[in-house]
Amino acid sequence: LVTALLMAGTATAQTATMTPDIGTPFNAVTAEADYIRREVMIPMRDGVKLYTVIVMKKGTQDGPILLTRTVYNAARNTSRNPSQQITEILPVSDREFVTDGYIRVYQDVRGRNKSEGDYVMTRPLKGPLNPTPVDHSTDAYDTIDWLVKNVKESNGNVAITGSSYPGFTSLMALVDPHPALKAAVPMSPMVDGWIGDDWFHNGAFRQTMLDYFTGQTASKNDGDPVAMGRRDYYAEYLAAGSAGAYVEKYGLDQLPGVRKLMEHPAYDSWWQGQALDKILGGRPLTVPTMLVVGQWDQEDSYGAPAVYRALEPKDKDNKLLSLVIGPWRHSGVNYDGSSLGVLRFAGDTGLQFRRDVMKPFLDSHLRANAKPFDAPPVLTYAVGADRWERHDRFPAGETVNLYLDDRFSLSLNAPAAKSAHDDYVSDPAHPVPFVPVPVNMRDRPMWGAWLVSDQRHASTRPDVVAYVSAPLQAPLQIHGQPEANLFASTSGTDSDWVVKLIDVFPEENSDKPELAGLQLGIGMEIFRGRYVKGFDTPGPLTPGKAERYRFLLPGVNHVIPAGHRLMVQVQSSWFPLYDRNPQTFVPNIFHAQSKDYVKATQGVWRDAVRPSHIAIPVVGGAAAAKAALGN
Ligand code: PG9
Repeated sequence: LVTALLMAGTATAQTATMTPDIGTPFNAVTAEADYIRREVMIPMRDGVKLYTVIVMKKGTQDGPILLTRTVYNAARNTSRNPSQQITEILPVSDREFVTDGYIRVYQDVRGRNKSEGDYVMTRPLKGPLNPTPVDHSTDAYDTIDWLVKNVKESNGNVAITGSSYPGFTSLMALVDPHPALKAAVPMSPMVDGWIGDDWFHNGAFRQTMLDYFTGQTASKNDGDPVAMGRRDYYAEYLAAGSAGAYVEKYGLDQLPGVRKLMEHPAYDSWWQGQALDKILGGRPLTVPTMLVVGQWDQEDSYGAPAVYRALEPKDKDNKLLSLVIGPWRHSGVNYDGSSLGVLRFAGDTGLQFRRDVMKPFLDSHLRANAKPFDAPPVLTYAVGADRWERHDRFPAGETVNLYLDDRFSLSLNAPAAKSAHDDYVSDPAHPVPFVPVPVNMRDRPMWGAWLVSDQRHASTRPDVVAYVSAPLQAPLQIHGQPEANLFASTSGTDSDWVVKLIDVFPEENSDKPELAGLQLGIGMEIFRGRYVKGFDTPGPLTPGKAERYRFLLPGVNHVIPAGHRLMVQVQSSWFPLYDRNPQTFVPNIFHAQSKDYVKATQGVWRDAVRPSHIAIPVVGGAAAAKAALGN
């Protein structure tokens, strides 16, 4: 055209050489696109507008809406690759939905990325902790209300989904839900940040989450991890001293979110008032809900089973609530689920779930003429047997106690000795690493798969005690949440206790050498000793006195084949994932001083009055356990 105009002798205005080359708005031309992508600002009841992206295939009519409310950048979620294809611009996990007429909606929560308003990390519901008129429940309500009135291609039915933080916002939408909200699929939701999700586990602080604060709150847009001088988090955190000293060293106390966390080290009313399982448990369940979590969820293993426990009694006919556990890392359900670390599964388990379960579940609730779908009350992937299983309840196993016994063995019989314990020395100057050093928390594949990483590096340390069974004579299936019942003493006045239930693979495997001798964590968890009398009543431990520590390990369906062995490991640090317990009682561990960090002699008790054991939900109960363990 330019040449033609020049040839015709017509003068055209030239672009001035010094016109800045960056700064003019650019909108990619998507004339050939198979999709419509609309950006809108949806007004909330307080006037704040939330940035929302609506994506659908061209020609969509009567489409159900699938909504995600996120802190992870709605614009980026809807522009994965520059492309004219809907399946390229949206995450892989949306494929089955948008290619079958769903309208996909992503929204930045208030205050993040392109949305207006204030961002408050895991904003509490309106009430004592939140005197404003808005929260994630009202924002979900107002958003759904706007969508069903303004998206002309929709059929007026909405479902909400998302993993982790968006799992939390999915659950929040269930508090006083909008009538158009017809189903919810919260994945790995953050439910209680103190008991077992992101920030603490049973009171032990997950200090590596501090990177998350700079990433999420140092700026409205995505920030960077903490600017520290080395990549080995083990060395870095050890050099800093306490988590509080690390925070001060890098100026993280400028961030209100970090300060709030550090002002509430115990399970006080601030945490209790935000516990979403308890909040939802106090309300009617009206929206069909499918809770999803990974068996090896390294961030939010607590939330989904806890909400299931709180809501299940309300689901009288087993029609409204489902629990799904797959062989996944945190959020792994939305990616390729054919492997995790060295483990391989029977095909892409993430796709299998999304295509064969989630999609028909949503169709049945959002589409008038959809086939009815008999949603499984409990759907779990049996690791080790490589099959999906449907059950009416979770757990399907019956409790069998597995006792820590003489000579570092495991037994189905309670110990008879009058007084017996195994000792080790826990030294905060040499904490047990959670993965072999150097520990690089920015290594995402490492972090994603660490819960299936080989625990041999720990069982060979002198500050870890390991109890192991004989090779199983028959397969043993664990379905549910094992419960650690540890009787333990310390020579100090505070202590951490880590209990790991492990599947030990046979020593030889020439077909799959990567599995030979593998010590695979079935479920592993930590408990901070100062809370033995109650999560809101920290107190010093009495040196030498064995206390009983009871805590749940994550939910699993795990089949341990014949020939494998069971192992239980106990240790007193898990660094740098958890901050070190100084082993001297101090009012607030965030501010422990170097003199407080002392070596302690730890005792794991295994006698008639202090029978340390794991209560394991075994399919087939005592008889099946006896057939496998033979004693
Ligand atoms: N586990 C992350 C998170 C959720 C909620 C609060 C803070 C962190 C996440 O992956 O979203």
